[in-house]
Parts: sequence; C-alpha cells; structure tokens
Amino acid sequence: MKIKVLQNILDANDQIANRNQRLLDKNKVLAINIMSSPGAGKTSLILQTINRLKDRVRIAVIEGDIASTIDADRISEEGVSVVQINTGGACHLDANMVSNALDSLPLGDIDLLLIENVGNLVCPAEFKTGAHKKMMLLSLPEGDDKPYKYPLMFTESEVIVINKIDFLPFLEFDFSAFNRAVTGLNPKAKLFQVSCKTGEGIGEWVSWLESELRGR
Ligand SMILES: Nc1nc2c(ncn2[C@@H]2O[C@H](COP(=O)(O)OP(=O)(O)OP(=O)(O)O)[C@@H](O)[C@H]2O)c(=O)[nH]1
Ligand SMILES: [Mg+2]
Repeated sequence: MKIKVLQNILDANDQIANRNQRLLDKNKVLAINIMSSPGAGKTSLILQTINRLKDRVRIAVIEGDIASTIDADRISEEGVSVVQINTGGACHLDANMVSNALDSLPLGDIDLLLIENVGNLVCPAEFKTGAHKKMMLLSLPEGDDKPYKYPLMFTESEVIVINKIDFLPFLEFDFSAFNRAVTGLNPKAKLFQVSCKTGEGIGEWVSWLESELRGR
C-alpha cells in the first residue's frame, strides 16, 4: 500500500514536470537540474558559468534551499534573473516548486536556466523537475567511493562534474576506481574535472554547455 501511495506522488510530479518542460521548450530555454551534497560547489559552478557565458547567453537561475536566500543573493549580484525557492524542510525540489518559480521568470528572454537543487546526494535524484538534463557535482573531499554508496544520483545524471580538484595534493582520490564505478552504473555519463577555485577545467564544461545550447 505504501508503494502505491509513493507511486501516485511520483506520477503526479511527473505530470507537472512534463508540463514544465513543455513550457520551457515553447520558450526555447535549456534547463539543467544541478544536484550534489551540501557544499560540493553547485553555486560556485553556477557563478563560474555565469562569469564565462553571460555576454553570449541569457542565463537565469532557480535556487533551491531548505532556508535562506544566501545563494540567490550571490547570484543576483551578477545581474541575472534569480528565484529562490525555500522548501521549508523538504530535502529536494519537486516539479510543483519549479512550476511556481517558472511563473516568476521572464522565460521569453532566457536561453539557459540553471536550477540549483537542495544540497543532498539522495532525494533530488528521485524527483523530475522538468529540466532537460540532470547533472551532479561530486567534490574531491567526498571520496571516490560515492558511486557505490549513492548509486541513483550517478545513474540519473547525464553529466558528472568532479569539483575541487585543487584538493588533489592533499587527498587520496583514485580516479580510475571512480571512473570504473561510474562506467558500471552509467556508461554514457559525460565526466568533467574542474576547480571552481582556480578555474581549471571550467572551459571544457562551458564549451560542452554551449554545444548543447547550439544543438537545440
Ligand atoms: N578549494 C575549493 N573550494 C571550493 C571549490 N568550489 C567551491 N568551493 C568552496 O566550497 C564551499 C561550498 O561551495 P558552494 O558553491 O557554496 O557549494 P554548494 O554546493 O552550492 O553548497 P549548498 O548550496 O550549501 O549545498 C565554499 O566555501 C566554496 O568557496 C573548489 O573548486 N575548490
Ligand atoms: Mg549553493
């Protein structure tokens, strides 16, 4: 019985997510759902992306947090449209929350919508939002064993960004073991290694994003 209730919730969520995606398509907006554990660097990567692309691409951001407007305030300083969703305790964004945020954005004037999900390596992977792509960040200090412990996030994400590679001299992180684990779960995943602190690897990430925008 419990399973049936959960199924109903997910079905209802999927319907709203599909509606969100149709609205985004109508306005020719590419939307990316960015997920990671707290502090892996989602906001930092969004800021780096805005910094590199804002002269060529019209970007907007939806910020998901349990509480506060800290991340939205940082994004807003860059002069891009941003909506903060406070989930009030929920550990993920759902399609209904994103639908409400879309109502507040000038969709006709946007090319790229970056949706920062609530920091959590589990629940966000289970809920569609309407975004065209799911991506995740794993920061180096979290460890190379995370694909084994949190497989759904790695299975669901089309793009996996390893952030904080500037920490490499101070940590043990076995890239070949990590890549093997990811390949086993999600052989088609696109992998990037970046540092939002030094800027290393950000160019490759941004080039991929631009090619996705051109391909639409
Ligand atoms: N050394 C280093 N620090 C980083 C890097 N990226 C982010 N940080 C730092 O990591 C901390 C968390 O970064 P955020 O971008 O706020 O992480 P987040 O995933 O948005 O965090 P939540 O929104 O709280 O889940 C900050 O102190 C950043 O300056 C990086 O590549 N290298
Ligand atoms: Mg953040």
